[in-house]
Amino acid sequence: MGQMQTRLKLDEFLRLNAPDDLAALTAAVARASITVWDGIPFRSGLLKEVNPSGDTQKAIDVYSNEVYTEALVSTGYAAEVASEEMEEPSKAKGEVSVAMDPLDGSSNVETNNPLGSIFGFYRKPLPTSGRNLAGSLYVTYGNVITLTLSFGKGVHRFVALREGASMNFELLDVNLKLPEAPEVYGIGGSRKEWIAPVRTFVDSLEERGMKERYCGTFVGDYNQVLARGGIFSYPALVNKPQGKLRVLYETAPMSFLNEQAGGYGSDGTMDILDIEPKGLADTSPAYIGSASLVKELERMISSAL
Ligand code: FDP
Repeated sequence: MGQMQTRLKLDEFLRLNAPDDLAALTAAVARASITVWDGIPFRSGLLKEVNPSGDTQKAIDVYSNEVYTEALVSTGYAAEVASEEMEEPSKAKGEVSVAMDPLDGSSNVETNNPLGSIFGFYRKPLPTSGRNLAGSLYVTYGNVITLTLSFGKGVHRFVALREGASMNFELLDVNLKLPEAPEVYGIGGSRKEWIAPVRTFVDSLEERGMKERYCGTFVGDYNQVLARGGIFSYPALVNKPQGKLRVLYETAPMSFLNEQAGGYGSDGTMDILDIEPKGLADTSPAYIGSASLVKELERMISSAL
């Protein structure tokens, strides 16, 4: 019988590799993610007749927003917590500005496709550019719960494992990098709405033997790009030139992490990290993944302008 391997626990990793504030905020997200995940069957309307706490059922996105906001604020390190679920950020007394998408892909609940959560830790008040990110992370609630993070020194992944009555995150992968040869792509919106260069580019991906893999949750779709290499996009649409995804909450944090994995994220003309959003909910087209593919598409978009 092989010996049981001891894996590094998230708390220990954070103690060794993160400044105190980001360590505390990340640990709070990790704990809260288990609460959110536990709540999905009850809060999402899947079990219509069940109401475990006896209180009024809240939509799962409102619930996850509350759980994460409370967890982040209670660390004492958050200056503000902003998300699309709140008109105004929740203000607090710390120094890190947190922008989050507390439940990404909530329209996937009924179909049991993956869901996710995204967090960006900014060193300046919001709204601000992705260049002021000190770290970011995303949670996947799929077959397993994972937490993938970067504090600017590589990308590392943890998995939630049961230990008695609780779940704890333990190290799964260090220094994740996008594979050299890209395999998959996933593009949001519908083909007829995509701007012309995106359509031409996607046709060429098929010709190169890449496979379409699209689950409809940004986190899930990006997560497979990180594992297999390729490109995720919610592109500029003919009637929606600014796309759908929010810069502060979604694309800048993921782009920060993707860059740490050796990739590149563009809005079609520039690095997503250089966008200076004017409002909290500003959107931009997003092309994120393997650097060579994203740069190629960026050139095609620029020459079509
Ligand atoms: P959702 O509206 O379900 O929250 O963030 C928005 C998002 O999901 C992304 O997770 C996803 O990539 C995109 O919308 C999917 O949009 P389409 O259905 O238009 O492809």
